[in-house]
Amino acid sequence: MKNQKLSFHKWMQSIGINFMIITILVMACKKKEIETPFPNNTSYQLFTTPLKRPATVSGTSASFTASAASAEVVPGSNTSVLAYNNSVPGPTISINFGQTLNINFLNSLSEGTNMHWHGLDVPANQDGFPTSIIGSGANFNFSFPVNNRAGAYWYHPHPEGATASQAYKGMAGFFIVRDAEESSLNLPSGDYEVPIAIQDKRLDGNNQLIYNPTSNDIMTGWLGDKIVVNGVYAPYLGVATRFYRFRVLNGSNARIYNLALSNGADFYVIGSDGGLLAAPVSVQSLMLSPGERADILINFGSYSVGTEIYLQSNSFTSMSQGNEFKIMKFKVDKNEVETFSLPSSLSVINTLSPASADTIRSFILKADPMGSMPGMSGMHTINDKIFDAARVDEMVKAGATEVWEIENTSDEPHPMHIHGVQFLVLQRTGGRNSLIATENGWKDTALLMPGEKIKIIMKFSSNPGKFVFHCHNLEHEEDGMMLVFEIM
Ligand SMILES: [Cu+2]
Repeated sequence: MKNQKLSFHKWMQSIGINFMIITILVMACKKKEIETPFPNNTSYQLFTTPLKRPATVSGTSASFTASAASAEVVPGSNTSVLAYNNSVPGPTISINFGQTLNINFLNSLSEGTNMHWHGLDVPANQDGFPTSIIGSGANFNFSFPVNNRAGAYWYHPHPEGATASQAYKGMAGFFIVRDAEESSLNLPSGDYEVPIAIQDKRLDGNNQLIYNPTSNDIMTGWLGDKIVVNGVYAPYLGVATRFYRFRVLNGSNARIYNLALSNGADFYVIGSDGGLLAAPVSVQSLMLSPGERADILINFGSYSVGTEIYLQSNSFTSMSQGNEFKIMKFKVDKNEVETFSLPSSLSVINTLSPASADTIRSFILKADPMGSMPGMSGMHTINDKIFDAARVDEMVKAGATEVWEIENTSDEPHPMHIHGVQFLVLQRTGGRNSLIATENGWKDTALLMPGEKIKIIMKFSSNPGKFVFHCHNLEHEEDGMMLVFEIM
């Protein structure tokens, strides 16, 4: 903490701004984080709006239209958003392993966009490479086989320069893959399986989204003071006295959640970005950074009707975030007989041996505030480079097994995401010095807090072409913290 403050101070001195002014600014920023109660409408009661479930698209073909739309982020008022099929979050795609998905996509936005299938192994021309743009008014037919095991994946835009703003304004949705192994576990389903996308927003006095990051916002990433779940600010879910399965997505641009229940109760982590863990892990809190998913079970079976429990984010140490705040409320409202029993084993994780790796690569993450001037990119780098779509930074042999070592030498957290592959985290040194529950399974995004180094292993797809890997703090990504690898 002391070092972080020192380097921040040094930075500010170096650009010649008085330290006291900066201290005041930093304090103002801290104070602004997570305002409650809702400031613009004193009659608005938090946690009184029912949780919304996005519509589900089942089957193997669908039409998606991206367009400007309006959403009730705050009940009773219309917020201008960008949406898929006028829905925030976008429709949940639910599909079986091995099926081929066809999406007829129309871009009715006034700007270019594309779609990235986060966590899925898809051909390069389907993956939403940042410069492969579907222009305003244009169509594109996505078609790819679903080769990933059962899990909660997701989709969002990935155009260079507009990923952060489009995702923030509402363009994101779940992509749920099912398979026979998972079905055999009889996990809570239907009403008892609830996808929840957690995001943070800044709203103006008319409940319109604000998105105008300053260079300080680019350092920290864009942080909102209103936590929305499935597109709605401060909702609640009525629950019965039994187990529920929550497919949790951190769809925020920059905010990390340290998920916990307000009564301190344990919950079970059963899956991660790339599907089920080998066995449930009981935890009292779980860090979830932008882009990551957690499959969790909460047992409401021992509570009496009328009990209220919050899903909250516990405090953690970080320079620009980490306050404790509430996310949503669970209201136990009916007694039901439990039909589910927690299995002791869930799946088999076929590990990869580092000895079998074809290549070992090293990456150093840096955040140098002197690296850019306002309006330019380049504060955030990987191996001292910023994104260049025309440059191939790493060449990967099709089907190769590789070990990547990634080290965060900056003062800020970086959730690192690799396209088109699922990896296993072998080790974390520095900082937290250990793996967390979700890292017992397949990952496509892993958090590096300041000073941390992770070692990951993965077997790349045989789909040839150019893909990206990047920080999923979307302001960092837009700032250039993204490189290109080519599978050949
Ligand atoms: Cu980052």
